[in-house]
Amino acid sequence: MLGRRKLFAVPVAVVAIAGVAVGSAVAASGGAPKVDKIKIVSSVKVKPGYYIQDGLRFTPYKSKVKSGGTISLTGGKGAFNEGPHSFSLVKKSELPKTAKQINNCKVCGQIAQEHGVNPNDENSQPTAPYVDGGDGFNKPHDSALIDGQNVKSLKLKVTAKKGTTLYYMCVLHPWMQGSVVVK
Ligand SMILES: [Cu+2]
Repeated sequence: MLGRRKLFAVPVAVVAIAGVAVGSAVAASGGAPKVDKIKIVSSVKVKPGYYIQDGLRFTPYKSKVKSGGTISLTGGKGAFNEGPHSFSLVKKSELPKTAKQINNCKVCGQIAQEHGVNPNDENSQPTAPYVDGGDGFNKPHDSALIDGQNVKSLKLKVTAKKGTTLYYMCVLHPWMQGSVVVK
C-alpha cells in the first residue's frame, strides 16, 4: 500500500465527497451522443533501493469525442487506493511536465479551491463536486471529482466546439494527464 504523497498544499483526504448529486455536467437525456470512455487505472512498479514508479493514470492518454457528446469516466481495480481524483480541464501550458512542476502545481491548488477547498484548513471539504459554470465541459478549469464510493463514475457533457483539443489532468495526482480532441 502506498503512502499518500503530499504534492501540494491541499491534502488528498480533504476531497472526500459526501452525497454528490448528479449535476449539470451530465449529458442531457434523449438522443444518443457519442460516448468517450476514459478509465483510471493503477499499477505500481518497485525497484528496491532505487525507486517506486506510480502508474496511476487515465487511459487512453489521447482520445476523441463528438461535440455535444459525453465523456464517461470510471475507475478500475486499485484506482482509488491513493484517494479521489479530479477530471480537470487545464490549459496545455498549465500541465506539469517536470517533477518540480508536479510538486509545486499551482493550477492544482487553484482548481481545488474552485471546488470549495480552503487551502488553509486541513478539514475543509469541497462544496462543489462540479465546477463547470453549468454549460458543460468546454474550457480550462471546468472540473469534476470522482472518489469511487459516493461518485463511482462521471458522465461529463462536452460542449466544446468541434476542432478544440481539451487538455485535462487530476489536480490531486498531477502526473495523471490526457487530452480529448473534440470532433
Ligand atoms: Cu488523481
